[in-house]
Amino acid sequence: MNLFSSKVTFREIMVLTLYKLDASPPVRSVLMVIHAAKIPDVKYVDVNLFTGDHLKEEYLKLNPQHTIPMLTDDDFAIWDSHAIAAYLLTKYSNDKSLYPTDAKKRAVIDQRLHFDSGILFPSGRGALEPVLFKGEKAFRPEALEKIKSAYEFSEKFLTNTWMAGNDLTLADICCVSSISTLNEILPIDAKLYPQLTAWFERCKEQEFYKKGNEPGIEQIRGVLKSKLG
Ligand SMILES: N[C@@H](CCC(=O)N[C@@H](CS)C(=O)NCC(=O)O)C(=O)O
Repeated sequence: MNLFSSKVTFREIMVLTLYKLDASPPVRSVLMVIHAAKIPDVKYVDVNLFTGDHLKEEYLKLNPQHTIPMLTDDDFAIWDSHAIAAYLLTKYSNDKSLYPTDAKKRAVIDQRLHFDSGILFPSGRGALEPVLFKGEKAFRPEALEKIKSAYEFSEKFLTNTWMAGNDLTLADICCVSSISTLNEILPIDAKLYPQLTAWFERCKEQEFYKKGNEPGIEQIRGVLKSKLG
């Protein structure tokens, strides 16, 4: 099987394999989790969305929703970055600080993860798709309004140092992959969103951000420069 550029076949793939494209925000969440929790021995398979790797039969058999990221753990397949991140932290990390088991702490983190799924990521996807796939040369005004609204909510949530309280958690990782992407579309205004700006700077200082998020953000920046002219 020769679907993907790395030429790894499904038979050869053992244990943890992440199907990914670095520019994708949810993929970057998982990459950051892998770095932050030091999950060892993950294999990577690049999935080219532009040439339709994700719509090929063998991928659809594992993930009928045809999204990246997808993780396989031997014959177990799971997709959606939040589900993958929770699975990795639960099964492969002894450090429970990123996703604590305390019911209230976890509930607040889960709320932020759903906020990412329902508000942050879709506002980026809505803005990017017409530019990346339909040849539009500017972001649509209504898409930018959704991003402003996403920033406003985020600003209100940041009453403490981190997204879900005083400790850095999975909530920060999943939200920063989307927010760093939104920032490439509509730069965060530090005067309007001081808490969000300070939080974003704190995230950027983290080693996992530098390793897991920055390369993909640079790719997005390059693609947007070429598409927007
Ligand atoms: N909520 C999902 C979003 C996944 C998603 O939409 N990924 C995009 C790339 S950024 C994708 O796979 N698009 C291809 C498709 O939907 O067919 C997650 O967190 O994993």
